[in-house]
Amino acid sequence: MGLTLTEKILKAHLVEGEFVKGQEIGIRIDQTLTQDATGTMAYLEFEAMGVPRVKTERSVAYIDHNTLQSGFENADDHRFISSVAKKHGIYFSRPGNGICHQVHLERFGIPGKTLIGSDSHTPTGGGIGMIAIGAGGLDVAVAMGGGTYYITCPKVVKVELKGKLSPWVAAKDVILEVLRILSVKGGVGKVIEYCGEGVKSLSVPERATITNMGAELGATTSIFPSDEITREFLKAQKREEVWTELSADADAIYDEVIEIDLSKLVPLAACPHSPDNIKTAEELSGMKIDQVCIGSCTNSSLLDMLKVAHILKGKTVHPDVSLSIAPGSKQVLTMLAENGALADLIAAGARILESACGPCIGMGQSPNSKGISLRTFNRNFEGRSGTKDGQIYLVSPETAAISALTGVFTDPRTIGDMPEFKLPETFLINDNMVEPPVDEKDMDKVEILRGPNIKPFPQTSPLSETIDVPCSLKVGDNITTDHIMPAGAKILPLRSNIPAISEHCFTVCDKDFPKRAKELGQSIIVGGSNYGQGSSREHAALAPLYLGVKAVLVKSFARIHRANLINAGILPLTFVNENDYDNINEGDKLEIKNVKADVVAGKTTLTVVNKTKNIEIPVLCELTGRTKDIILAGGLLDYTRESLKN
Ligand code: MIC
Ligand code: SF4
Repeated sequence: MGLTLTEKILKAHLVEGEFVKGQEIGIRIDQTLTQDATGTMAYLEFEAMGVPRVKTERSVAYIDHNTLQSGFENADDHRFISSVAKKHGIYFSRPGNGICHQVHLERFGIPGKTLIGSDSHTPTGGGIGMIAIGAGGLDVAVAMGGGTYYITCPKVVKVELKGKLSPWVAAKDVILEVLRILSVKGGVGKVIEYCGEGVKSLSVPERATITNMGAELGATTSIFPSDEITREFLKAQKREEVWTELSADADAIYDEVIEIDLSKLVPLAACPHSPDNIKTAEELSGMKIDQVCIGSCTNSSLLDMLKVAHILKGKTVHPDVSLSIAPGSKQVLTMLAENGALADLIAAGARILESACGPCIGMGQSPNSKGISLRTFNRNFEGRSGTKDGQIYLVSPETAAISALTGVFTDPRTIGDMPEFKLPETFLINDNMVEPPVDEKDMDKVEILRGPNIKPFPQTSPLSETIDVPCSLKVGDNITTDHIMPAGAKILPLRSNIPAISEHCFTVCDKDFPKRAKELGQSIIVGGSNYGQGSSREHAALAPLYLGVKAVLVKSFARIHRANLINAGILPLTFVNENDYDNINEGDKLEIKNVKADVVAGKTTLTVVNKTKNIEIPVLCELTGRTKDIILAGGLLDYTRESLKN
């Protein structure tokens, strides 16, 4: 029986477990990446493990998120990360060098390798045939130390692409179509593998747009084959030697098959406030808009920017619209400068931002009140832009650029003839903003630079005999990590300071939550389905840990967040009967008797007694041998420390 590409790469990296779908497997990790918003915590954890040098083939620390330096905090964190990287064998991509996923694809990614990153959009690497997975910082720290990374052995979905995109229809429209079909929870437990004739018509940056935003499906990752087009891209990056041809066997068996005829696709948009709330550009056309933001790890490649420059050339941005553009990397920005396209962008009135995440994570450019903002990004969760009532639409660069000129939502097919946009035969290579680490023999000479904003990891404790605590918060379906632990320019600088950042935990849903949770001392959070979707930020688990949350009981979890809860020693529970969600209210007193003994005994169904309502609620506590031991120890750090002792 033939193998899928996913199975081929995962099997080649399998170090623990049996390759049975739905069961936990351990894989060897070849490469890691971190960014600055999750990186400080990840490197504090790495230091706590006491491993002197990273054991991966390549680990890179990027600075791209916290780039507004409106106080000392971000600059201090950057210096900390830079010094840790230098000492422990990690390459350091300096601020200004670009967005982690864009730069990693350009300069470091290798087909067939495994990559984990402390950022949920790490699957961008799937655009060149990597198994690239987003993870919590602690999992990345363990992988840097040579430890195994654990995932649920995924199902594999085949997306068979046919035909070729019509003029002005973009790769972004392909992933928006997949989101329309599968929804933001349709990818949980699955890898999305792209195959078929249509693959050949997509360049690497286009493939990377699709795998990047596959994160919004909740998927483990997404992957394209590594073919001639991949080889051309790597050759143009002067890295042809790392190329290998990779594809699924012709007779590979998939768990699900979706067919998409590229020639039938039309420009699409994800409407507020969810990436799967899809409408066609035609349906939305004519709607007045206030802002356009072009960039982010989804759509900031040279190809995207050249299309935008072509549309804007010789024109002026509509007087009622603010247009910002952040090219994805120093390579992209320099090439735009050299070929004159940057001048076209500036002349049209675009506000050029540095090569970083910027507005995508609320680092500036928040829209006006109730402002309608078209963005080429991947997430439009409520409040993420920094304006609570901002209305964010996710679109292709083509739709964004033409709408910036007209001042209303515009279908890009109205532009007229589309020229052929080609990638250059060689990209401009200059890695001078990537600092290599010092040699191992010199590592003791490197001083770690710690600013006053860096506070230690929160206190953990082993699982208690019984959990007897109230419900401090009840939330609904599709709660994102942006609800649990908001980001933005004001809160992101506190990422290294859990006590301070905890003051903002869940304040999007309930501004009194942090105070209430602290007063209660210990508590349980209750939620709906797909709880914790979105980012990989472990702060969405560490802040609740700091606020005394012992367990989270929901209808279902998003993958990375569930792993982060376990790593933080918080018990993840799901309702056996979803209707029991209605049997708990905020403030109810809940008890899970003998929880420790039951977890030790491997019981997977526990009973939560709602003492206020006098009801017994069966809940699932699905822990494997390893995750069980982590929960018992009080989290992954304690577990790792104990395992190192033995
Ligand atoms: C995001 O897009 O939400 C982020 C900011 O890149 C996060 C990481 C973080 O919260 O630091 C992600 O996607 O994992
Ligand atoms: Fe940065 Fe936005 Fe990409 Fe997250 S999604 S890595 S914030 S550009």
